[in-house]
Amino acid sequence: MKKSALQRVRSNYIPKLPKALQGPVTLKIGEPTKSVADQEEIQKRFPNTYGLPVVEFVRDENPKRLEEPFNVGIILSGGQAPGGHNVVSGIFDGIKSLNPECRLYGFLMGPSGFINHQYMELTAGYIKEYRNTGGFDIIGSGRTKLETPDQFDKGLTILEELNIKALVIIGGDDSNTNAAVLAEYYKAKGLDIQVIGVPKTIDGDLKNEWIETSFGFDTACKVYSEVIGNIQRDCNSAKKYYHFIKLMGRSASHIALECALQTQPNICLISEEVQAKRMTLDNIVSYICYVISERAKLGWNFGTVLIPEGLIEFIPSMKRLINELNDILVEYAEELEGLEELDKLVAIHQHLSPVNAELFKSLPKNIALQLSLDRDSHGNVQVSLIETESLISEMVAKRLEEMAETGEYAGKFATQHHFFGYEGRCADPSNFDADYTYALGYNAAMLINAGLTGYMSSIRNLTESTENWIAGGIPITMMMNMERRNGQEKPVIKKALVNLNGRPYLKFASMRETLALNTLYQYPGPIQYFGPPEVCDRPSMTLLLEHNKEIMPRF
Ligand code: FBP
Repeated sequence: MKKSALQRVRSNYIPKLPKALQGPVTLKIGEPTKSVADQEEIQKRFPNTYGLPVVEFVRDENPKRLEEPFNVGIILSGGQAPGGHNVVSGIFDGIKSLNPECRLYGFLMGPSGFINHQYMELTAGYIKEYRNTGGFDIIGSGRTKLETPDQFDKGLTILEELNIKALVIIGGDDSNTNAAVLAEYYKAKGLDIQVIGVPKTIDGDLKNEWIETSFGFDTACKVYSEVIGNIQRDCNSAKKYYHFIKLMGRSASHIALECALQTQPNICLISEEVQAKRMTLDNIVSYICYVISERAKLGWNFGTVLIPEGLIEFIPSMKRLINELNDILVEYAEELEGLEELDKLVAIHQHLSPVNAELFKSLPKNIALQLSLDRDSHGNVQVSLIETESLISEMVAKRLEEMAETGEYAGKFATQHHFFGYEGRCADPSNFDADYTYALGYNAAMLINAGLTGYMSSIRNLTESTENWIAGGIPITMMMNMERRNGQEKPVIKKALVNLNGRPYLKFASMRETLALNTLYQYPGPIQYFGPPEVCDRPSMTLLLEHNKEIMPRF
């Protein structure tokens, strides 16, 4: 593989490990745990893995012996996130530090490789090529949902064949939910096979007190913020466009919020706020039009609007419609199969309740179709395929025309649309993500060696220097509650949405009016891998604010 100059130099980067992991470790066992909600129901479904204690690693001052060698399998699951390759390197180095005879196997293209027995052994030479790089191409990723006993048994055959002691699933909330189900299944069968999860997702919504952030969020937001900054400079130079920028994040608005804190756009919508205030599409359009008309009075017919990808599902009336669509798409799957676009819309319309049918009919055809596309394997609407940025800008244009007729608005309105998502998911990890992911992987190896199952690798204290990060494990069942999925109540890891009482949101809300009616763009520039730590090693503003740290002085 030919490497760029940056790739060559960057491959020599040695990720920093927390002090606790820099040598033999021993386990500090905490209190038994409870799930975040629905305790009785979750306990009933996870009788063997519920209530486990939180654990922490501390340095073992009296290491005993070389551990018995063991084999580990890994699965990369779901959307790519910067740092995945370093999780793999961390696991590899971790198990080799315990015994050089340990082996690591990677299942190819996500959970399907596990089920269908497609795998490769990951050797030192092979892994070397991927250290500190973005992407999941080391073994590939996929979205097959691992959920049936049949799949678990098929996977078991290959685990036994390869003498694998533990499986590490590197994924988001849904994949880690599956990890917990699998851990429970093997434990219930009396098998000595462990399952460990690693918190991955650029969306930043797999977090709680113990999982301070999911990996990839930091890098992805830095990449998006760089390009938003560039667009803002262009916007402020030409002064002729409104840029509607949709930002990835399937559900929560963490990415949009972080990018808003970094770049100071004129508008950033926050889905969680839209939901809490029970805003309609019409309310959103009115707000944007108000800002545009006020800016026009100042002679500014340009600006930037950040839109979180998941917005549509947070508008209460749309959410009600989507929930009914989810059920209809399952219930009438056979009837809808193979229908032409228009026929499909008509058939769906007939099955909807009157109030949802009316809303469905009022949507532009492309949006109605996008809402009716097949769900992903976890039953989620594929929001990355819904052109919310166009929907909103079209509605804004229409409203501005009406306002112009009544004399409420006298400006020029020209738009550009962008969607930033895939651009950031495979970027070379920032120093933060490179260190964090390596530590998560190394730590997963220690959890395996400690004989634990049903745990998520947890590295905490992330706003302090890497040396002082805290390494340990958190029982996955602790993060669970019951939710309706694919028409059924299921135990799932509770998603962390933007907290409207949290410091990141409050900081943004305190600046919002000023940013709307001024032009105070920030230009963060590209991720820096080499140079002063305040430029290269800063974690996300979200993480800093959540930990009561100061972010750089703003305007
Ligand atoms: P994960 O939750 O698997 O990390 O994926 C997140 C994400 O990047 C979302 O932000 C986005 O909506 C989705 O993946 C896109 O999915 P796909 O890669 O299948 O197009």
